Amino acid sequence: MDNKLIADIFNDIAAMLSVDETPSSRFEVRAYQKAALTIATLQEDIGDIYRKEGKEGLMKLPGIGKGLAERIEEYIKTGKIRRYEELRKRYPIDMKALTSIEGIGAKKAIALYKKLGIKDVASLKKAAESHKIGALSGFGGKSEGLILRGIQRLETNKGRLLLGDALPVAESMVGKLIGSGLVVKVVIAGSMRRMRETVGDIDILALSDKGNEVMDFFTKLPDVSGIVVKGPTKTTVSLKIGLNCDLRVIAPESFGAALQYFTGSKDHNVQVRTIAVRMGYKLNEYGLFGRKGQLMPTKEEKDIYGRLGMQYMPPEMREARGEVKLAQEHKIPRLVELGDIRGDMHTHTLESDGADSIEEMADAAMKADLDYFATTNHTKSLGIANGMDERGFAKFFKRVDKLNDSLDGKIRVLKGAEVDILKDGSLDLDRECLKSMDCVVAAVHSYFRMEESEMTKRVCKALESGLVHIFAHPTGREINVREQYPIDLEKLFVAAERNKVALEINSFPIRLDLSDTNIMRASKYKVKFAIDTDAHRTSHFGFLRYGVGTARRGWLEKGRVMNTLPLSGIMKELEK
Ligand code: DGT
Ligand code: CA
Ligand code: CA
Repeated sequence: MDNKLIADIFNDIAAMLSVDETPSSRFEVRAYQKAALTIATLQEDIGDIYRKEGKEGLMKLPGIGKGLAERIEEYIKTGKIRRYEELRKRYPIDMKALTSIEGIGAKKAIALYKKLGIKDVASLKKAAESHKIGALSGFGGKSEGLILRGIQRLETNKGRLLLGDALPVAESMVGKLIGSGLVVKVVIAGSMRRMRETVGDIDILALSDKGNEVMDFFTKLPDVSGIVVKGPTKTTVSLKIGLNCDLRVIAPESFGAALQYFTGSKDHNVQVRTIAVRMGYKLNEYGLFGRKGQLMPTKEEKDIYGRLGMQYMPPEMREARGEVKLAQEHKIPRLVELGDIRGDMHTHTLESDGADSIEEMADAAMKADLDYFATTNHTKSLGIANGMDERGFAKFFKRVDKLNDSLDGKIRVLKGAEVDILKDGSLDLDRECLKSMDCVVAAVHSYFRMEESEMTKRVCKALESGLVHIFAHPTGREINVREQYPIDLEKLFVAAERNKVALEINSFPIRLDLSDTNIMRASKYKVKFAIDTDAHRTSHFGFLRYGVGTARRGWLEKGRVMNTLPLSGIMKELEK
């Protein structure tokens, strides 16, 4: 699946074109950026679309016209895009790595190249350490520290990819393996099965008696860029998205043990094995062995736990955070599931910074099997996101009323906003306007670098307004990009509990905010949670599973999640 690669190239092109901005290049920049977003969030493999429907199929995608369709075709056919190669000759820099550092956009990256010859992260680090950057115009005095911290974060996360970028690729490969007819069963294991927010590699297990043929097929998959090691039971390849993928072919009698072992985590496995040893058994990836060394039948993963006197537990819990003890006491909670989610409390439309209309969003939400969703556009102070004012919302809500009438109860659109929490903690819309809404989501989008005490006061003041239902992406972090803003989480949780404000678990793959560990901390308080997509286009409803996965990693039960309520229940909950 080349979606991410093509999207990255389009973003790079946009970045390089944006440097010498002219009216016509500005148009082109926007076009490339829009197309990149479309492609990055596409659920199907763009190569498959092209192979099935040609250029015309590509042109059916939003934001992709003839010219861009030709660029995509060129990439699929030749692996290159000439326009990109030309621009890269002019700016031979590692744009993707450089712009992934907080505080460095395309323009700054190119300015650094022109002024200091910086091409990559290593030369950037040197320049920042020897204080060559602070002196440049356009770079503030604090920027060197910020850059160095950004580089450090990049180094610690080196090679780890967002779950949301890697999972679709893994699923596409699994689909192809199943389609090959060479395997009885294929499953994803490792951190990906545990729904960790980032993954270091992809681990796939297959049940088959045709090891060699499976591996031949596997190494020729279109996502593969190279072979690291190849054998009939274990093969490692490198993938074009910049990760490795291990495929292991397992014999039927070992499948349960192998799945348990390769799902991990390592620390969880160590604890489980200790229990096995205490019972006089031996446990490894080949099986569970009794006192006399005999293989005990454990075809299914749950047989392993069962024979060790433990309750089965979901993979998301296996992080050695106390789940082993719970399983021994048979007290594993029933975690919230994707199918429990009835609605989405946080979405956008064309009117602010979304890509699709409210009618299209309603249609997609219906297809995603939701009973309701709140449309929550940005508010006026957020200029870059086309924030709306009171009059704008009033006008838009008339359209929502009409839409609800025409939907005839098939799905209900709740009227809301993602209201900005201003610097002083006040809300960005007047009281009357907020009171008229079904669902008010509040969030911080500016002044991230406040003192912790100030930020905490700011947010708590907003929660105490009595107007807010949900606090969105509560820490503001973006994985591998931006640290959370300083805030006293315990004080925040207390304020949320006291004011009956739900905490969001934002499903956007780069956010997953609250994180699993913060969910665990928050659930000690009597707070509710809302698992939202923050969808900016119809395909983003598909992100819900990442939010649910994160909630499960935080051991959350259905009863704690407000949007598991049916429509009547959520309306009552919002009235409180
Ligand atoms: P990752 O790839 O860094 O995102 O994290 P994992 O958990 O997928 O780690 P990985 O791919 O190195 O190994 C997959 C699983 O295999 C891991 O979760 C547990 C198991 N495993 C790997 N090495 C060991 C080991 O030395 N001891 C034990 N008990 N299990 C291991
Ligand atoms: Ca792994
Ligand atoms: Ca691995």
